[in-house]
Amino acid sequence: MTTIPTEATAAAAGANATAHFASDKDPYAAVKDVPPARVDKLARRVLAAVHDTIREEKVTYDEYNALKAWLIQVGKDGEWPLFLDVWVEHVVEEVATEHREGSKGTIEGPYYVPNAPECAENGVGTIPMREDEAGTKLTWTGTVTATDGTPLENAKVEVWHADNDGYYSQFEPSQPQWNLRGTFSVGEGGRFEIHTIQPAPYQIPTDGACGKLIAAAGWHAWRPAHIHVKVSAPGYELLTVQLYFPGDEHNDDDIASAVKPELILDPKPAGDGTATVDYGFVLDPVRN
Ligand code: MBD
Ligand code: FE
Repeated sequence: MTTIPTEATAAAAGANATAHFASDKDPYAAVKDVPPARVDKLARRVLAAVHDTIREEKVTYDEYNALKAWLIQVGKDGEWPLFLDVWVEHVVEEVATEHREGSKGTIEGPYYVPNAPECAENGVGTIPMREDEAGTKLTWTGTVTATDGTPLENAKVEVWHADNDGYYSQFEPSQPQWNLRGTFSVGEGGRFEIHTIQPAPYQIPTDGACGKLIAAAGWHAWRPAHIHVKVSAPGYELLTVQLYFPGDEHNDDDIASAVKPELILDPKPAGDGTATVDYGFVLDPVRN
């Protein structure tokens, strides 16, 4: 599962994202008892939306064949996780979390890897990074509490983000296996203090099928700089979120539509070239 691609190409990163998705869990297990009526309804509605588009836009055979070739290429490049997480996941996340009273979440994206090394002692720790890791050093403090205000002292904060060149470890070959990926078990009072670097804006791979769509449609490939986080505690709903930085030109036109105003950090320069930021999480209890 932790095969690290030998090239920094879309196909290499995509193949790896596909392999990770396939190996994490059986994606069909949770839906094995879904009644045929549900499958029938969803499949019909998606197909009807396609049929409507073809009729209304008078789609030609040339366009139909180009679509077929492109869909085949998405699979060859391993880019189905990328395609779905960039253009579809944000609506799934919206529906899945609309009942929540605690912190807002957002999409997971294709580059999460479970079981990153534990980095914290009594809530304080540094993410694995190279000696010369580029980027502004960031000290991030916060607290994990429940919606009723109880501090959650057995919470875990998992963090992963791109390096200063916009690459994720385990999806391109130049970084050590767990670079910029860490698990931080919180300390007393649910508090944590995470030392990391501020990631750079991120361009999704442009040399594969998703890049081909972006170029053909005249879109851009950028996501704003972001830190991915999963916050968990027994008995509480898992919070998957990303945090953004103020002033990033792509906060308003994220290719993955995953920015929410509540998720933009307010970092303060510390004077010594580093920055500090305070941002905590509120988890919803699991519903019965
Ligand atoms: C990313 O880093 C990401 O977070 C998403 C959602 C999609 C592609 C790359
Ligand atoms: Fe990301």
